Amino acid sequence: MAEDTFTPNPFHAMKTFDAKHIKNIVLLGSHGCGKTTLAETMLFEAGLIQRRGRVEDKNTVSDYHELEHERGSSVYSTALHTEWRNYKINIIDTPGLDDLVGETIPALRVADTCVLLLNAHHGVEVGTDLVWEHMQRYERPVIIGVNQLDHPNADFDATVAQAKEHFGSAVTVMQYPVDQGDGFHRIIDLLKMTMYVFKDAGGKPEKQAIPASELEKANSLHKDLVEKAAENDEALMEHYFEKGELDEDEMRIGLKQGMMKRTCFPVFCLSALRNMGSGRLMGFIDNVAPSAIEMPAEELGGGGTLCRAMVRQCSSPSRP
Ligand SMILES: Nc1nc2c(ncn2[C@@H]2O[C@H](COP(=O)(O)OP(=O)(O)OP(=O)(O)O)[C@@H](O)[C@H]2O)c(=O)[nH]1
Ligand SMILES: [Mg+2]
Repeated sequence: MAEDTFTPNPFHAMKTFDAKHIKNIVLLGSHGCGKTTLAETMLFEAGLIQRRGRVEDKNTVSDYHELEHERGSSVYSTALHTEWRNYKINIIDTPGLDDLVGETIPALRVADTCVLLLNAHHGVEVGTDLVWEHMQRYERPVIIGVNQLDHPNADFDATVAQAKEHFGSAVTVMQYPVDQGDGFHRIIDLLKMTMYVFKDAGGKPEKQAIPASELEKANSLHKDLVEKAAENDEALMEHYFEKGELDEDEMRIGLKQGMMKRTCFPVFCLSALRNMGSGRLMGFIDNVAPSAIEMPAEELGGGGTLCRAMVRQCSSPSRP
């Protein structure tokens, strides 16, 4: 081929990932809870885009359609991808408006894990319940993200209490905010027993020891989390009874099993707008959320089964 006619194929430079290192998630939740903003933040944090767009500025990667610009909200499900550490995370950003809930169904079909976002100042909304009904049909693992913790009326505890009321005892606190509202910048992580402290612009937090004033609460919630991880596996439960504790890796094993059995819906803290919390969420998706090959085979309508990894390959190509 003559040099001047050569057009490099960008796909040649693409990294390849084995199925274990590909995670397929779908962002779900009520209208305006922050799904598109979170998707944009995840792409930015991973370095796929150099500047974060805003829904209001009509320049997010996900809400690219003219109709979405006109309406100022998502109208279609959009497939995106990002990379975090050695994993590829395929993301489907769905619209939250009640009359567009049909858009979530094909997304639920191909995703392996649902990330259900709750708005920390509205709690569980009618739109959340509507999407939850659809999620029930597909029985996927669920991660809950409590977003907008920077909002003046944010109330994490009330939001989690409502989530437990609506979705049951599987709702499990993995993180809690030390401060919320305008001053939100510290999150205590109960798996790592670390406090993440964010600067004004968000991004990568500093890790600090849990302050003495929070230790009693953090220890008690950590114990609940360990018990939740242990209850899914006899060997882990025995180990827990012997040692009175599980290490981080053991907890990850138990939490993964809990997610797959849907006895555990881990809850994360987020401010998508201020870029706080998305890195830790992506790390958890990498290390704990199941990949397509770990998920049970799909039952087919006419009988037989289909491997989940094959369902994934049939999904639409990622943007950007
Ligand atoms: N304060 C605050 N505002 C946020 C946050 N995340 C999103 N928003 C704002 O909430 C509004 C809706 O955000 P979107 O990202 O479009 O929400 P969505 O869930 O994608 O909405 P639909 O596509 O309509 O379902 C926008 O004005 C965002 O700037 C957050 O963490 N904190
Ligand atoms: Mg949206």
